[in-house]
Amino acid sequence: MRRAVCPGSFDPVHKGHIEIIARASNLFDEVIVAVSTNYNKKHLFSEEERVNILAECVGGLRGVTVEPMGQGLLAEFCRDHGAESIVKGLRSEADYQYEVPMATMNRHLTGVETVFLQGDQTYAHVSSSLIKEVHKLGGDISDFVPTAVLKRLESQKFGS
Ligand code: COD
Repeated sequence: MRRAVCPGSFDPVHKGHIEIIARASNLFDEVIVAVSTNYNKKHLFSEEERVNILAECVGGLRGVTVEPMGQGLLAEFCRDHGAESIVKGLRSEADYQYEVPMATMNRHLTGVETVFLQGDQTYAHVSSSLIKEVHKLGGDISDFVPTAVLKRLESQKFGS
């Protein structure tokens, strides 16, 4: 049984994330999507909302479950959940430079390995922060987020 964790803050989840989670589910028997929360940061969506949105978007994929991770160490979350690997998506050289020290630290902490998947070029320019900014300023982000996110963003805009 090979189990991996796909971690992120997913605030909000976008199609670049979903593509990586779907590919991870083809490589591993079980994939836990771990929703991280930084309590010093103001997230657009609560942890519960992010977990629910992700469950709606990827819960139907074979072997994929979604769990809140809170603010603890990712390496410890993996150890506690019996996951031997972390799967991360890479968009660019900058992502690689940012991710490698974390991968090395996580391996040092508990021995968990990080597997990098090259993200689909269609979403190479997409990030949660850009999605939020473009949407807030009235731009169309419908090509990059699932309907579940679009609906919630629209209802936030109209305060319902
Ligand atoms: N295409 C492909 N992959 C993408 C794309 C895209 N367009 N956008 C994002 N991704 C990948 C990112 O590379 C990342 O791997 C993942 O998707 C999640 O992205 P985000 O933006 O939702 O998540 P982050 O960067 O906010 O999450 C960071 C973590 C939660 C993974 C990190 O902060 C963490 O490990 N926190 C736990 C605390 C900890 O253990 N700290 C010590 C680390 S050594």
